[in-house]
Amino acid sequence: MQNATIAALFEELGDLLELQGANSFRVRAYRNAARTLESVSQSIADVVATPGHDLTSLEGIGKDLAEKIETIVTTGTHPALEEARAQFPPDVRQMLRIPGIGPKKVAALIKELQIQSLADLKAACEQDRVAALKGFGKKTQQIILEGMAHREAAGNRVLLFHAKSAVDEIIRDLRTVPGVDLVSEAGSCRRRRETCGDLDVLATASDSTAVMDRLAAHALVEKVLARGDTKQRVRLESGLELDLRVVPTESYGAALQYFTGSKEHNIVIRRRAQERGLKVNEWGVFRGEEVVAGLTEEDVYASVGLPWIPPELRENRGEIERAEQGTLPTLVEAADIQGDLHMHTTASDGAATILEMAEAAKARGLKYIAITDHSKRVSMANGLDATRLRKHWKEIDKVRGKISGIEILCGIECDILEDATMDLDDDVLSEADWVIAVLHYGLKQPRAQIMQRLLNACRNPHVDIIGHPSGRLIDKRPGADIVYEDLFKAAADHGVMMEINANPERLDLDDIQAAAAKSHGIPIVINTDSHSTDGFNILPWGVYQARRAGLTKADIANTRPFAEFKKLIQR
Ligand code: DGT
Ligand code: CA
Ligand code: CA
Repeated sequence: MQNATIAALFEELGDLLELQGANSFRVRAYRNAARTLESVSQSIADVVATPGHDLTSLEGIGKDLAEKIETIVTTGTHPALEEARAQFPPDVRQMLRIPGIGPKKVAALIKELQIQSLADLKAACEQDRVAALKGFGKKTQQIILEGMAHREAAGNRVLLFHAKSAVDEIIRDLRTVPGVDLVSEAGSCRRRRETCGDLDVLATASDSTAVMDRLAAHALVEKVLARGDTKQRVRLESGLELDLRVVPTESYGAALQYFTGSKEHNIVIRRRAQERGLKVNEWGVFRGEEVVAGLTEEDVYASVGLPWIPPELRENRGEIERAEQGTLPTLVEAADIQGDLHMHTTASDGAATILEMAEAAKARGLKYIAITDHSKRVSMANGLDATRLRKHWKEIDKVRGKISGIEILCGIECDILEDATMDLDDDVLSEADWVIAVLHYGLKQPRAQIMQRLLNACRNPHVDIIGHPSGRLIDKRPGADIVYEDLFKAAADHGVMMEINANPERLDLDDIQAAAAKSHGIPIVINTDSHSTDGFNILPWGVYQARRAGLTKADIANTRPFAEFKKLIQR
């Protein structure tokens, strides 16, 4: 079990207790515990598996919490959590997932308006009954309606980050079932789509009974929805559904190819097979009765005259033509990344000092970083004005003397204000090694004003890169209205780079935009935007998005050694 999964259970427990109206200290204790678990870099499950371990030796973990963690790691849940879940039907718990309102407000809705489902809530909003409620008002009612509409439009899709942690955990368990040979993720999760509609898992075994029994008994599984000889569908506690397919080992490659999709990609593969007098399905590739391929994906692709295609590209967006021509890109990998050029420290809203961030980055093998705290407009995050920023850079310079083996750039994440000027003056920006320009406020401005802001930033001679360009939060907040062609033209003209922000909720640029940026010759930087020393953990999510965009090591500026990267930014 991953730390993030344990943390999510504590977060859920905190929410449910608050919904019950429990003592706020208890609620806060569980939320703090969740935060602690997220920031512990050791695997808690590994600690628990070590004989003679003591969880209380970890910072911020006391006796009560240690007991709860043990129980969760060993049983997948905790009686306190089960009890809290039992008090609220799934329809009620759904309301906790609406962006913009928390458990306190949900509790008030239940108590005052007897609301029991999303449908009830929508009706109450439309009748203005929510606005009339004490502590709500028209604005909150509007936020609720928009939040529900946004969720509805997103369907029940979940972030790749959550999908993948659940699927990894289940796969690890299924691999230990006797008689099971191979287990793999498939579907959109294997293609690293930014959200997943459901989870797909493939296992090989001569008999499916044991593996299906194990899945049904898994701690993350709430209910078996359907079960056949080769197929089982279950619902997880989180509401997410999972399809398990069991095939014989000799069909593994064919089934993996088939269930990885995408549907659009597979349609073309099937057509190519037909053209060659072959039939392809999840059991293999056949010429009449004869088996042509099945054990490996490579064989399946070879049978239709193609090299193996990385799952991230399988969307029928030109990958099959490129495979045919032998021009498939060699996709960038996490291990290629040498620098991280976006992170925060205690100077603004980060949790660690400059030195702590530098040491953590170095421990992960990074060769260079940029410290980029917020500028003053972001007062909520204690953003820096020119005076504080210059002092901060002096501090960074001192830290350079205390650590070797890693280069540190004096940077800033500077807001592009609503009026299209920069939050800090040119004289201070000109002293920076590295300037990230970003939109934080006024994301809903009309297209013309948004473009004015971005184009001005590109024209500013001190701006090196546009950070999280759209400002979207996946399925929570739409991004700014951007004409990407115009943005990329300006960026290319002025030598400005583009960021892929690796935060699993942002992934901004997205895959299609990043591919377009590349076609304009714009160097792309994958950044973690870390706010703590563990923030570096999210790098893979940025790399997945870059891979989906078909980007190679050469396309990503921060795969270069520092000396080369420096040349690139000294334009
Ligand atoms: P999702 O779940 O909406 O995020 O997207 P996928 O791609 O995971 O879609 P899903 O779970 O419906 O199916 C997984 C893969 O299985 C899909 O990418 C292709 C394959 N597949 C599913 N149903 C069919 C089908 O009716 N025909 C074909 N050719 N392939 C299918
Ligand atoms: Ca799926
Ligand atoms: Ca599925």
